[in-house]
Amino acid sequence: LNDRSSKVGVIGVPIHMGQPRPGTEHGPEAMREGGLISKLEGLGLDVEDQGDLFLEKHDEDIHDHPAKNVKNVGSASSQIADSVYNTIKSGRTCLALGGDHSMAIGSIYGHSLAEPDHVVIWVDAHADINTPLTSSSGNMHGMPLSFLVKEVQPYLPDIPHFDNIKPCLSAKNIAYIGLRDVDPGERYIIEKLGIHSFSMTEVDKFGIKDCVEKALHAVDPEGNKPIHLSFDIDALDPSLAPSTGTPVPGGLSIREGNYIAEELAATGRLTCVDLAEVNPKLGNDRDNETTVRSAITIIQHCFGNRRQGVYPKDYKFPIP
Ligand code: B3U
Ligand code: MN
Ligand code: MN
Repeated sequence: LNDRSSKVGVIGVPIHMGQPRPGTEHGPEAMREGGLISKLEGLGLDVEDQGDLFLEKHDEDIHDHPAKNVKNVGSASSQIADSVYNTIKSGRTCLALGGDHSMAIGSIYGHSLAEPDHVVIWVDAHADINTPLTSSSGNMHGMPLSFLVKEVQPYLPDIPHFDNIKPCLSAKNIAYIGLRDVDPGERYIIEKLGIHSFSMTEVDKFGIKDCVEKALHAVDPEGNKPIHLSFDIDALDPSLAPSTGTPVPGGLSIREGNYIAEELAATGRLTCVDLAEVNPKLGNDRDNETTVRSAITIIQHCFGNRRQGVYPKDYKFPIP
């Protein structure tokens, strides 16, 4: 394990303006209340919980733009980017707790400022690469990758309040796992740019082992680049993550989710993890508990837990 992997910086990103359903702003709090921090400490990690970002709120947003809440999401994105940048620069692995998935605009961009050569594994039911013009919802949580991928820039309209965010990814440095609800314009971009995609069809066909292996090899054939995992909780099957805004049947199992997390952690190069779209305002208490438990187990496996069992660095085996 490199030095960074034993040190984690946790940032709460209480953003909800990337989608219409109130509640994702309580995602970070729900995961903390589920015991996330002490569970990470229990793995022997040095955890610095930086609390939630205080995101600027602009009551007067722009209404004549095909993307909704550009001003709010734009200013939040620069705050998120600064904070992720600082965390990574301080030598910690960054854990960004969402928040809707528009959070990834700032987290991936902030990561790129600290590690310009990074690659992205995007685990999601959705491709989140709509442009404001291909999106039928106008929700920015369905667009983050379109702002970040260099090759998509010619297809974007002007997006006010995003001057601080620069496209920082090449199409070849992204791989999707878990897709099963992809809009026509998104599929067009994926095909046209040759973005590596392991949809649920590939998970079914090849199994999760091959998908993870191929995804890692596709984005980083030499195996030496910093990795950003952007994990949308709706990648999991809705039975495991019911409290989320846009559940799609037929998703990943906990075993598959944990396998992805374990394998990425095992590279020793996981530098930033987003956990997005937990919405405790959706569903009943039991749904919330199920969703938070799933989110926490995925995070634990990103940060060194293994299903074979682990003991912390300072473990003292009891002797009589
Ligand atoms: N692709 C659709 C739906 C969607 C994207 N991300 C989520 N839902 N969570 C859209 O609105 O762009
Ligand atoms: Mn999704
Ligand atoms: Mn998403």
